[in-house]
Amino acid sequence: MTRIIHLLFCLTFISCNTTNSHENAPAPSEINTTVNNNVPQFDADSAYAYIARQVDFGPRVPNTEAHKRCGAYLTDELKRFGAETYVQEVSLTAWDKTKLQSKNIIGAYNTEKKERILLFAHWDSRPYADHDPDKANHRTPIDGADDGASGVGVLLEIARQIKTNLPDKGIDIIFFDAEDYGTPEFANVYIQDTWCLGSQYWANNPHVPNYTAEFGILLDMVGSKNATFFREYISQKHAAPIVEMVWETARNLGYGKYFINIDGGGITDDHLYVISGRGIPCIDIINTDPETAHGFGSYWHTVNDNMNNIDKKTLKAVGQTVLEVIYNN
Ligand code: AHN
Ligand code: ZN
Repeated sequence: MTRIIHLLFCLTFISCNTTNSHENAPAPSEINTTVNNNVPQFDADSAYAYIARQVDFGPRVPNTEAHKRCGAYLTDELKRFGAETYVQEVSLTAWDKTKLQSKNIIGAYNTEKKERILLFAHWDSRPYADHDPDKANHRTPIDGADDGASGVGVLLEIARQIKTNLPDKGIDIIFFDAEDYGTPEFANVYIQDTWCLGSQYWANNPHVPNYTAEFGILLDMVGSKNATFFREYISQKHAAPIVEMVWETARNLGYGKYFINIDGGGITDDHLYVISGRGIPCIDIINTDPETAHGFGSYWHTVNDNMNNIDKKTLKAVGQTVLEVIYNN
């Protein structure tokens, strides 16, 4: 399965290199400004601070003190921003049989509304820098400034905005745990479904019985400098109109340099389990790089996934686009 997805991923990128998406992006002066003035302004400084705060705890690897403290911090922040919070505590079994004391952290707004939008990201960070060029680092836990903290930071800033300006629809924010404890390269084995353990659990045990939403948006690695978000294959397959709407919104806001209007490969990520387990059409906004062998940024699963790689301009592009979507839908 991974092989197929990975192959598809590479092929898609190779075949896509012939067109330059940047030509499709409108110049800021050409943007059709039928803007809805009720959309709050996303504060990238604030999102950046939430990312730095998570990273300051140390790597958020399940069963560590940093993970425990950060989990408490995230729950408190959602409460502070007026969300009704739920914490699912569960022991999940990793690829190597390690029992991971895990927490899915959920914040809900407008809980009485039937029409809901689900926003999610993973909050744990990977225990292994197994793609680091230096083999000595392969068992070193990563900061996960982009891979983990960035999506959560953007969603915390969105929660802060929602507190003072409630949108019409119901909004659920989920911080999934144990996404990034998947089988390391050095294990040299393939075991199915070892990634995304928190979302797999939630998909079978939602915080609200029969939970559903109109659509879901996953933010994964949304903070790195010059990030590029292609139309991810699984998102496209199960939620094409949502992909179209989000990418068009980004383009209209002048963020076409980040939201590339080209099909990308498929990625095994939390959205896959929310789609298959709950039947909610979901998309994944995830930074990929057609130039690298694995398809992700060169910092991916290395010790360089730290704050030096985080760029407020990228956070703004993603955060403002998502705000626009939730206030104009
Ligand atoms: C795999 O590597 C199979 N999926 C990538 C999902 C992921 C890992 N996102 C962040 N870290
Ligand atoms: Zn990762």
